[in-house]
Amino acid sequence: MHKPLSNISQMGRRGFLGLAGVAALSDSLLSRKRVVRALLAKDTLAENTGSSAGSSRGLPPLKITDVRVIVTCPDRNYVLVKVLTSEPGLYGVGDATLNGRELAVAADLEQHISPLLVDRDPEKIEDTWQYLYRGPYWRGGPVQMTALAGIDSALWDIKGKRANMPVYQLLGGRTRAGALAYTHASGRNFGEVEDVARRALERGFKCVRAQVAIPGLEGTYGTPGNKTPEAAAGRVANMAELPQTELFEPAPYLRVVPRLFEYLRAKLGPEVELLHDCHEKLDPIQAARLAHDLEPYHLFFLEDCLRPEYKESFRLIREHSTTPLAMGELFNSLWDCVPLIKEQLIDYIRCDLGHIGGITAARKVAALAELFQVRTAWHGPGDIGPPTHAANVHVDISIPNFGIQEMVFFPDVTREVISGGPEFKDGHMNVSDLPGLGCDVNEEAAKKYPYRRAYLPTARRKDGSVQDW
Ligand code: KDG
Ligand code: MG
Repeated sequence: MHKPLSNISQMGRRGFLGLAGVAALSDSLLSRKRVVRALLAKDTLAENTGSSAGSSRGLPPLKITDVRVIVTCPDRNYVLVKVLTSEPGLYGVGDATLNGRELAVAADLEQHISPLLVDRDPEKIEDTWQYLYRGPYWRGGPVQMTALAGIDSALWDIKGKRANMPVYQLLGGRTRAGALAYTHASGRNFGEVEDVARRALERGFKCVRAQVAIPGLEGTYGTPGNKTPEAAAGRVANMAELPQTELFEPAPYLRVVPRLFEYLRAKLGPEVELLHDCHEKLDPIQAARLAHDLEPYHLFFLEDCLRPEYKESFRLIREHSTTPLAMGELFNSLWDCVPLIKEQLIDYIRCDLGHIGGITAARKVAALAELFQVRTAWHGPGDIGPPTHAANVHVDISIPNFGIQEMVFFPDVTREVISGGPEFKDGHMNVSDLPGLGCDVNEEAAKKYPYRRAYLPTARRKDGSVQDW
């Protein structure tokens, strides 16, 4: 372990650089100059946090030797991270996919982050998180936080593999047998939503998120527009080279959605848990009206009513309704979660582990939420890769205040590239007891599916003005 360079740090950077300029004058200055170079070139003081003897006693110290970034499109675009270590065969896999901005994250990882990681100790997950978050001075934002999440997952994967334990064990061990899951039921009309929901219930789901096309609007988030639900599965093949524009008007939406849930309750009975995603489309008073109008149908939660900037406005919704509220898939800072949780303005925090900084960040969000009786509902769509879904479930089954987990089934072509990940049974998700996160990436298979530019749709109002999608 290096001795602390307290004399150097006390001098301050400017004085120290000046000293370096005249360092040739004496031996002692020369040796200091060498230290200066080391400090300027690398995060050498990191070693002052102590050397890890290895997560299992008797293992030699470990170093990161390479960070590989794999951009691939097996059905849709994914950015995967493989962190290699000095122990032969030991590597970690993470997911750093940001839908529609994949190459920005890949460039951040390749050009800016990976040079910082080579030679570091991969066991120091928290230190690496802090270094990558606060170190660049420019902190946060979806690109940077997605890149950080990819590295974080890979480091937890390494730690688990080294300890020969699944990650949930490292997080404190099981608190539940499995993670209650919900799936999506979308349709062009109420009957079609009901059919898709029934199929989900037959498959074992207890909880269904329902979205329906709004007559007169061409496409509404989460609905198939005029395609069959199967044809509109949202894959890259269905996406345009440039964004498609959908139409949204709040008035018909606010009229139709409560009628959908009245219909589904009548048809499906009181037991099934129903959810709905507003996808950040509404203004506060509209959201309050919708939450109020949905009260008779007892939703499990109403998701992401408001744009992520408007946390204060959740108070207005609360004043008007007892419909449980969930929020957070667009958050990319831990601090976004704080006001909503500590004022109990929501019931479920649903950050995306892949966009908020990985398991290291999620543990903190979950712990804060626990103190205020808020439960978790991590984002789990198809446009984040299986390693993030695995991370979701490792956290879900090891915290006390888990609520529900959104899930998707990945097609075979995705699983050819990324194997492992959570499994679904009897309405719940679970992870295997494989060491680490339990996912792997086949780099050869990934090469068969090169990146294809794809955008999420955008939305506008009838008068042509921009609308949140
Ligand atoms: O890329 C955007 C999707 O992740 C998002 O639209 C999915 O809102 C979503 C959800 O709840 O799954
Ligand atoms: Mg959503």
